[in-house]
Amino acid sequence: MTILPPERDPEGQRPPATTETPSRPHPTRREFLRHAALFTGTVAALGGGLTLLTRRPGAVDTTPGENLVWRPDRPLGPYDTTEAVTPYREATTYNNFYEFGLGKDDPVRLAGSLRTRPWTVSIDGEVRKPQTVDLGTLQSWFPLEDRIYRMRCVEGWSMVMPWLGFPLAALLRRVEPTGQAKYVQFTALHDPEQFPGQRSDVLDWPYVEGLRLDEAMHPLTLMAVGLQGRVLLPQNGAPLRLVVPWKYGFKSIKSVVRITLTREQPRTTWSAAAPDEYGFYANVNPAVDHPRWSQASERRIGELGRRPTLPFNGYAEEVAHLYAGMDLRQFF
Ligand SMILES: Nc1nc2c(c(=O)[nH]1)N[C@H]1C(S)=C(S)[C@@H](COP(=O)(O)O)O[C@H]1N2
Ligand SMILES: [Mo]
Repeated sequence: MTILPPERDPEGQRPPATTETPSRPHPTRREFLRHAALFTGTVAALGGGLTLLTRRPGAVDTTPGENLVWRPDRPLGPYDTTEAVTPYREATTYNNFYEFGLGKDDPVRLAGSLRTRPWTVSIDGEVRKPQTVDLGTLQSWFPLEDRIYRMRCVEGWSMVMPWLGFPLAALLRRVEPTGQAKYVQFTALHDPEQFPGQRSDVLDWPYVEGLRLDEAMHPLTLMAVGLQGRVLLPQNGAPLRLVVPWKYGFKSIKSVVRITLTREQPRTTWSAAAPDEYGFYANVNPAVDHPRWSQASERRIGELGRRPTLPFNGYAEEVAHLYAGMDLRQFF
C-alpha cells in the first residue's frame, strides 16, 4: 500500500508548528478559541492529494506499535463501516491531543514523553465494586473486539479508524453501578512532566469528559487499547481511550486514568471552556452548525473534497432512540 506523506495542516493555513516558539507567551483561552476559528474551516479541500485507500490495511507490521491479536480478514461485524480505512500514517500523525500542544503534529512529535506502562485506572463513585486496577489486569478481563468506526471532529474532518478494545458496558457491569448512577465521568492523566501542553493553561487540566449512563452502556461505546492491529500509540490516546463514534471527536477522551459514576451530569472540559460552543451531548448533527462554522459537511482525511456529514455520524439507527423527545438542537 502506498502511503503519502501526512498532509501539513490541511484544515487551515497555519504556519508549521516550528514557528510556535516556546518563548511565546501562552495564548489565553479566548485567544486560543479565536485562533481555532482561523485554523479551521474553509480551505480544507486544498489539502491532501489523492491517497489510494485500500478497503483493508493488509499486512500488519510490528512497528512502531506492538502487534495485538487482530484479524484483518475477519467477517465484518454489525457495527463496522465498510468505508475505506484511513491510512495508519495519517491516523497517527494528524491528531488532536492538547496535552501535547495545539498543533496537529505536536502529539506525534512529543509523544515520546508519555509513559504508558505501568498504568492504573480507578473506577469509583456510584459503583458497588470501586477499584484501582493495573491496565494489564483490566485488559485481561475482556476479549478484544475489532471495530471499524467513523470518527468526526467538530473541526470538520473525519477518519475511519479500526479500533481494538472492549465495550465500556462490560467494564461497567463488572463494577456494578448503584441505582443512583446516572452519568459517567472520564478523567485523563494530569502530569505536566509527561504532557508538555499541560504546562500551559489553554484548558483546565485534567481533560474530563462524560456520558449519560445509557450512552456509556451502549454497545457502540468502546474503550480502545489498539488501532489497526497495533497497541495504541500515545498520540491516539494510549494506553486507554474512550471511543464514542456518534459524537464529535472531543468526547472520545484519551489516556484515561479514572472512570467515575455520578448522580449529576459531570463537568466536561470543552463545555466548561466554551459553553456557547460545545455541549455535553455533542452528537454529530449536520443540521446544527457550530457557532463559528458549518457542520453540514466534512473532509475525510486522505480524500479530496468534502462529503456530507450524517446525523449521529451515520449511527442514527443504533443511537437515535437514546434521544427520543429531546431537542436535537441543544446538542451543542
Ligand atoms: N485527553 C484528550 N483527549 C482528546 C483530546 C485532547 O485534546 N485530550 N482531543 C479530542 C479531539 S478534539 C479529537 S478530534 C480526538 C482525536 O483523536 P485521534 O487523534 O486519535 O484521531 O481526540 C479527542 N480526545
Ligand atoms: Mo476534535
